[in-house]
Amino acid sequence: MAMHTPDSGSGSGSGGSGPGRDTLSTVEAAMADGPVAELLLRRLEASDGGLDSAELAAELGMEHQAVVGAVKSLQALGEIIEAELRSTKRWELTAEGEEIAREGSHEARVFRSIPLEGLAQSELMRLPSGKVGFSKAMSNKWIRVDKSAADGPRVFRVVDSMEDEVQRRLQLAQGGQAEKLGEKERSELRKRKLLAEVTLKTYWVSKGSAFSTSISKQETELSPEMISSGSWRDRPFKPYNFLAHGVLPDSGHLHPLLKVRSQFRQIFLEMGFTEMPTDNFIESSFWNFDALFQPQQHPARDQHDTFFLRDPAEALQLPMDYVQRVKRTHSQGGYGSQGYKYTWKLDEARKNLLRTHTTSASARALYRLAQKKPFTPVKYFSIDRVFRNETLDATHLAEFHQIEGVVADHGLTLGHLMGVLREFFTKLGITQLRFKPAYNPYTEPSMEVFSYHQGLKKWVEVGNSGVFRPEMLLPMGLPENVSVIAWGLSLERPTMIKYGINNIRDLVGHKVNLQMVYDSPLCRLDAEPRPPPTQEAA
Ligand code: FB9
Repeated sequence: MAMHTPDSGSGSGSGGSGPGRDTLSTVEAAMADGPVAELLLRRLEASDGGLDSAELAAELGMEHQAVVGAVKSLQALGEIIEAELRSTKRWELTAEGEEIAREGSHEARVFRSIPLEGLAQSELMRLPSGKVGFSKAMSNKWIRVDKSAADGPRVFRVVDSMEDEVQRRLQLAQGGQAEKLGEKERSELRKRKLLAEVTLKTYWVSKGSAFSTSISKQETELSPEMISSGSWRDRPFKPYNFLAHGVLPDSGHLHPLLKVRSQFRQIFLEMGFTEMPTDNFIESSFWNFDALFQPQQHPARDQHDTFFLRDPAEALQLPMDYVQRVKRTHSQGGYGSQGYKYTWKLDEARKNLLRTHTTSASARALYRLAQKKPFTPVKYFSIDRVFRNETLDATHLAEFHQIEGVVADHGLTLGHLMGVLREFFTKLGITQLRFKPAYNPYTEPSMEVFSYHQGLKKWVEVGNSGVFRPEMLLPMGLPENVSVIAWGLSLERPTMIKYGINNIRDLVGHKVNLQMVYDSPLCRLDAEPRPPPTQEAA
């Protein structure tokens, strides 16, 4: 049985990867692989229990790839063969190893090139194996150097003959008997980059449930003519593989934030809320602050918290009659309020900014509502981006999505707010709520909302809320006995908790690993939170 080293390139023509192979149908492919496939089937027939594709290739003196091709096309034909991928480690000669196995080791060549009368070292070094071979031959004590020789250092043989062990060992390995070499020899050859341990993916091929030595195409379709001709009776059919995974449709992937946003939308719609238009990231200070009765010297209104615009720097259109009422309310009060007693400036209100909350959209919506007489109760919600010039940390970016709910009706109280908050958070799967008095310039009373989080075993702030101040609502023209309750939270926080993401930069922004988006399952808000992704999953 002639051992054949795969990379000497003298493989038989058959089984080579001919042109246009991939257009052949599986059977023709197998037929094209016929010789190899048939050979393999016959060898399998003769084998007890199975055969290794690499060994078969060696036996048949052909490329391993040719046998792999035949295995694959036979596999495509159905259960003719079982083929289990194995990775076997084996020793292979490197290109230099090949050359030495053929031509002998560098040190042997050096030895052979030194005549009895010796050879000038300078000349020896010019030989192809000179440099490498000289030091090895020296360390093998095959040669010596006479530094004092007349015309410069001269090299002489020390021994009459030598055994080119390196070549012998490489030839042994080349013959597939590397295991006969001792670990020390092997690692020495590996260190000299003459031998390398390669992992060869081979197939352990065994008979399939429909094994036969003849390649017969297993039908995969039951066609009308088979039925009408009855030929289905003697045709082999490929068994259905009900365990086969479907091919994942190559579809777009919703970012987790958008998946959670749609669930919040669903909750609001189920509660009878209508979405407010929020298609303007740029807002005037008037609607973002003044209309909410937030005084012009309020700290949130300076560069440190808010992104003001250089161009367009000012809002041109403002409903001036309403603006006058807001001005008076801020500066002198009214509607039973003493106001803030400061000089309210229109220029300050005209300053454009990136909205810091979607409550500006609520102000616009409530103002539009106030213009419609008679007043009709409404329930509004918004979910959109807001921008804050805040210190960036693991949970804060300069922008996030605010979720806001607003209910306007006659005689609404803090009790109604607590009630609607309970209904809202219950739909989020959050039942244990606590309310903590808080302060917002535009709501009085105000409450922060906390929920006990099973997974995190602590009370988590899940939002803020309050009853809009009359100083905000009455200048709009809303009736006296109409009160408006509202609450807000972020979209990012619940999404991070649901998807077990601790750093907001893993969820939003240019550092997001898209695979996370692709792999992110649909997290039902009201379902138990997912365990944080373990390292390898992330
Ligand atoms: O979202 C927040 N927390 C939260 C919400 C849901 C949640 O769900 C889990 C699945 C179970 C988990 C956490 N917060 C609001 C609370 C904190 O994260 C807070 O530190 C950060 N807040 C943001 C503002 O940061 C400066 C979250 C954001 C926020 C805060 C207040 C409002 C909106 C968003 C508001 C309001 C408001 C008040 C009165 C009237 C109208 C609107």
